[in-house]
Amino acid sequence: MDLHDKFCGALLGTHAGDALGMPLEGASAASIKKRYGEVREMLEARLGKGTYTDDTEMMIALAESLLRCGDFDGADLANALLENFSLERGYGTGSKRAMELIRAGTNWEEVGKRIFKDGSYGNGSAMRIAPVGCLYHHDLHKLKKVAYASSSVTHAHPWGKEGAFLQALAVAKAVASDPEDVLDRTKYLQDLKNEFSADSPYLASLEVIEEHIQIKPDVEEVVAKLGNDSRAMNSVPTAIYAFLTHNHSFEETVVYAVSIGGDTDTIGAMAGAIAGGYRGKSAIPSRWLDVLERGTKGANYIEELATGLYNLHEEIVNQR
Ligand code: AR6
Ligand code: MG
Repeated sequence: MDLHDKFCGALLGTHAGDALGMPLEGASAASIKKRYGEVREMLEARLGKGTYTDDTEMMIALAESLLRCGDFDGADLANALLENFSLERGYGTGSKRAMELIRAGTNWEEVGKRIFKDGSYGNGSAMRIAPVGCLYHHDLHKLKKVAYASSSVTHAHPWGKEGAFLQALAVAKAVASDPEDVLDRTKYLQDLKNEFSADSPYLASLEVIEEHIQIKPDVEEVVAKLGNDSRAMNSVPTAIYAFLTHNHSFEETVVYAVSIGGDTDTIGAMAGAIAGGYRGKSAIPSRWLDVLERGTKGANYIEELATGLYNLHEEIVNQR
């Protein structure tokens, strides 16, 4: 397996899914279908074709911080999120509040707790988690710790943290699986289910995925059963479902993910992270890669971050 290609796939997959979904954000599945039939090409978007939103911007911050510190460091991550923050990328209410608190000098361990009641359970900490899923795919104990801690900086609600962990785990399992083999979807799902307790909304959704994995229901039913909004519980399982029902192809996973409507950029970004971690950068259509944003922190930079994470991963594994 080409692990370097997989790390690049997970990070650029986030960018590609985010960019494909961005112009459709907030539209229902029915209205997307009516207007476009299906969305298979990058469309003109708010910030231009192939541009990314807060999802990828926060992922860049997380990767930068992991690389700078060689590990999770809450204070550094808080600074990195603020340094990268640009309002026009389209941040959620909770994340915007987090940036204000960080800017005001609030201790990083306090920030997440002061947002909504008991913290946010928005999908913001799950959509940026691909670097954690890659870096710690060989060590799920560490992965869990870092997923929770990295979430808590902005999304401290237990469901926010669990959502980030589930998405990190989904990416990690994809990175660890050989795309040349047939993916054992039953085992993949069971491995995810094993990490959640009976009272977790994520366990219930993973069971719904299990029931619907063979019979592909129509998109409306997926929305009704798994959700498509910006709460982590209503979007992380949806992205996993998109991957598991289309794991033969990166393109099909992401095209399907954005067709579900609602929080399309984020469901696209998360499905893209998993499918990219599974099949690698080489499976991302070149006509998509060609139009991805190429600024100072564009697709080339994201690929450099993925290479940095790959090198750091090799260092960590060799030290053990
Ligand atoms: N109580 C009630 N509602 C909540 C709670 C809570 N504790 N936590 C979250 N919500 P937010 P994000 C609801 O604002 O996760 C961007 O477009 C509430 O309705 O923390 O940073 C991104 O690209 C809240 O507005 O945002 C993502 O797609 C919503 O969940 C999306 O926004 C999202 O939580 C979410 O980003
Ligand atoms: Mg977004």
